[in-house]
Amino acid sequence: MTATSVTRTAPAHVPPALAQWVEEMASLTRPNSIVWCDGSDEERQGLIDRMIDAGTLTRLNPELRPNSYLARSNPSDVARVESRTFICTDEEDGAGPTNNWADPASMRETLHGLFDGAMKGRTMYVMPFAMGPVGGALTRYGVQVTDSPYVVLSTGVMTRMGAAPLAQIAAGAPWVPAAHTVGAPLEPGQEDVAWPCNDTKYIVQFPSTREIWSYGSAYGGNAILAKKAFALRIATALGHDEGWLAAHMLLMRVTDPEGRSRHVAAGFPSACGKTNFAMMRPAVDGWKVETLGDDISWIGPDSDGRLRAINPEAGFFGVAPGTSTDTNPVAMETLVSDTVFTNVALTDDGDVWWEGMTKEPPAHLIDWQGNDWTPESGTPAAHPNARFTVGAQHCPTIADNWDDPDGVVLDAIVFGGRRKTQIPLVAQAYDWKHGVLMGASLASEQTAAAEGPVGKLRRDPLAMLPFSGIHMADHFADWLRVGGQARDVPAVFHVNWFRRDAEGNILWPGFGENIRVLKWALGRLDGSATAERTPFGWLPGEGEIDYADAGVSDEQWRRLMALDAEGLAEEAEDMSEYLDGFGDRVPAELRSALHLRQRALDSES
Ligand code: OXD
Ligand code: MN
Repeated sequence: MTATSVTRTAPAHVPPALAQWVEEMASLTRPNSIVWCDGSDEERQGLIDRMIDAGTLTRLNPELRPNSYLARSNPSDVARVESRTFICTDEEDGAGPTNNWADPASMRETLHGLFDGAMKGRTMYVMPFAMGPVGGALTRYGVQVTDSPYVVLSTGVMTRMGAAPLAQIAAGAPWVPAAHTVGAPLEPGQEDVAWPCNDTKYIVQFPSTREIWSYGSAYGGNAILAKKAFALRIATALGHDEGWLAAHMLLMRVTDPEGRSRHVAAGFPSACGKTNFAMMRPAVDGWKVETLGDDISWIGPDSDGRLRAINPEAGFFGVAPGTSTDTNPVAMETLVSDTVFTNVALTDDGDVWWEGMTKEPPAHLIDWQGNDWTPESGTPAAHPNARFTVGAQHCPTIADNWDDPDGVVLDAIVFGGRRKTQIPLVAQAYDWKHGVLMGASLASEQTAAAEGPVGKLRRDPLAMLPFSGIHMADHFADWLRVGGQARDVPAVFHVNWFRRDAEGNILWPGFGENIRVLKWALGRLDGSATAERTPFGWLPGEGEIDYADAGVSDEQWRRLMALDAEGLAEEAEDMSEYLDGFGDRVPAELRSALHLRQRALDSES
């Protein structure tokens, strides 16, 4: 079936419950037509042609950027809207203090009102999709309806979408219904705009019925419901019931010069360089990093009691500004073709540009809002949250096992935040419980304006602050339980690439040099690397990390690794108060790991 063939009747093998849900959505939203997506190339091409006609997409110069397109969003629809994101658990307490809760019954009423007739004049696309390799043990399925062809194109990149997941659903696999509309019905004769959306926005998860409803936005994080809404928020609820973890983590394979490969998942808050780390080009000869995923990992026990992980996604939806051949050469190579860019600038020869791509900006551009731009304009040419959407298969460092249906055995987990002070370059947790404490304590300093001994911290537990669909304390408990029941757990590390000296100079060069940290961490797995026990965790033994080769002086190294017991004790106290905010659902094991740290710090200060 192509994008131009329109049907109101579901394909023959659609199970009755799915056909009925689609019928219900259609009678509520009243689209002109319904298209069941099959995920084929013809379908994709049809959508692209339609969006070029509608002004939603501009074809980039095929000589410079083949098979690639630029979309410019409405200026009000450029990012995730956390204030409009709701977790509608049955009881308010189920969502916890980090989420916006709304009563499910009244939210349903609100959404039914908003969705009533919302697709008039438009096509409703039905997209069956898989999160994870089709047929895999950790894979789960969903079906999104949407009236946005841009969302169909993006979902086709970010998931396995179409006939293959539909066959799994037809064979009885459970599926999550996800309803999406841009909330811009067209009256007869009314002309459409290039990026329809609505000032009113709702991104709503119903964890107990595993449903997603999204209204008013076509921006990826709000509208590609397979990603944050399903693969993190609904998935935390699924994992809670089924004994696995949905994690905001990249997934990579690291191979040492002897040819031994290990798999590492790493969780950092948004905008801390996950994509750069996942696509790292190591600065040390003989080491290889290959990419399995850059944003989300699902982690669960296998029949041998080991923890395995998959990347449930099939593409990258990355931030463009700041990406360059210096910061992420692999991403730049990934983006040479077959990419949809959103809100980047357009060059005069029909290519793309964003801040940080080159040291010197071009003399003239069309900015992300479609206006003429020169370096004198004084405004960013690309929106700071401009994005690229590209299939994982285009990444030159994609690991050959990235879509193995069995996933990969996880050897190590790395947590990290953006911390100017206090937190050393790397530390290893004593055990799983301590590792969960490290993850639960993740925080980033918000801005350069943050001063004082600790700085102004935005706590982002497990890098999941806007992404947990269950009470955060229950999510902590899930981490403790899943690891506690495993036969072999991955070693857990905490890293901080962002520490600065008293003058504000960054102490660690980061990027490809981060392999030196991974080298030590992986050496810990077989006991070949030494460590020293401290109240913060195990720190690298003397001479274990060859920092001089990374251009770091002895004095800089000392500052990078320094532990200020008093400052860390204050931070532990702050963490203790933070946990108080979660009430008595906080697992006792997490409390006891924190007490252990507090006692060790007290005896040092
Ligand atoms: C993302 C995010 O877009 O974490 O991946 O915000
Ligand atoms: Mn993310």
